[in-house]
Amino acid sequence: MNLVRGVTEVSHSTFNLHMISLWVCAAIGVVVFGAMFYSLFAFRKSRGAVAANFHENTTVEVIWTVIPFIILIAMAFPATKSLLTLEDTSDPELTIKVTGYQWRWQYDYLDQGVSFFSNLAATSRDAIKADPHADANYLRDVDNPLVVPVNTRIRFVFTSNDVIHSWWVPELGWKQDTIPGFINDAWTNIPKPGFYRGQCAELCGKDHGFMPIVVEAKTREDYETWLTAKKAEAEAAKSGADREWTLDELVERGKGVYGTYCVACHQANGQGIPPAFPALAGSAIATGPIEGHVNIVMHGKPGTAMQAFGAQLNDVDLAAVITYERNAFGNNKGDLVQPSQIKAAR
Ligand code: HEC
Ligand SMILES: [Cu+2]
Repeated sequence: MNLVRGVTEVSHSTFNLHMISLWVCAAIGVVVFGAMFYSLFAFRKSRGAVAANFHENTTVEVIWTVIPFIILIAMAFPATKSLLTLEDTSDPELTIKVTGYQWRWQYDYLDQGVSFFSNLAATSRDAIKADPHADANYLRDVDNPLVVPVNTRIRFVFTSNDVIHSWWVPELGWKQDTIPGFINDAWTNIPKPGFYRGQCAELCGKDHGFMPIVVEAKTREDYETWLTAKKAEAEAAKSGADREWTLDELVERGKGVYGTYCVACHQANGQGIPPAFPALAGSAIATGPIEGHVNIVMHGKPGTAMQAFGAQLNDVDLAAVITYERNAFGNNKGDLVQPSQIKAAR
């Protein structure tokens, strides 16, 4: 029924402003409507009331101009103070870049060398069927939450890779648009550990409802542990890009990538949903020369729903998903693409 009070100082001050304005409006409403209904009742025609006949009463006009003026000024002071605090993104201890993609978020921990995508982690159909209420966070979970330390001044910078998105976690007290070619910013300082959920609040476009946000606030120590593990993961991925992979390894990994990034359009069985989304099973491109196949996955097909995955996937994941497509769905080409080939094609 009401605005969320939230967990941060900014969200509390926004909430308080909202409540003060609400009560001021309510009080004005009571006074104005009270006077009106009393007049209608007490001075009705059937009681013989005769209307006063005056115009341009200066005293009355001064009173009904000065009172609202004072009320507005009184409300503008705390509102401006809150806005200034909200907009002041100076002196951050940590800066995180948030990039909107169709239909996922990318988080870059600037200065830490850590970067990852956060995808919708859909609850399986079987789990929902077994118990529709089992999962309170149905369609609101992600594979990689945005992990942040508590009691830290965090600055976010926002941009987008494709269309306008809007990053919104109600409990942080603000919402920020991510716009291609522009940088917006905002800040937060979360006082207590926990999960804070939100979603893309952009209206125009088909799947913004399927790019949830999960912020996991951890204690400083837990955050450091997480960061170290993430850095090690990034190192491992880098060295993975230089070695030779076997067909089985690539297919195995590619299956996971396909399930996250491609399955919505091309379907689990590779049959697609023609004519909008072509089948990959038996596709001339997916079973044709490797260069053509790599090219469409990396660069997409402008003007169609097939996006350029070169920016979103690393060399290993691209090599894996392409290899998977060439060997799954009965394509059985038996050939593979090495991460080093992807690197060379960039
Ligand atoms: C949002 C929908 C969508 C997603 C997600 C998607 N594709 Fe596509 N894909 C398309 C469309 C549409 C085409 C047809 C483009 C055209 O008109 O040539 C296509 C074409 C292709 C083709 C060429 C097939 C052919 O025979 O024309 C390949 C290969 C392909 N996609 C691979 C992938 C891979 C790999 C992924 C995941 C990393 C992926 N796609 C994700 C929509 C999608
Ligand atoms: Cu969006």
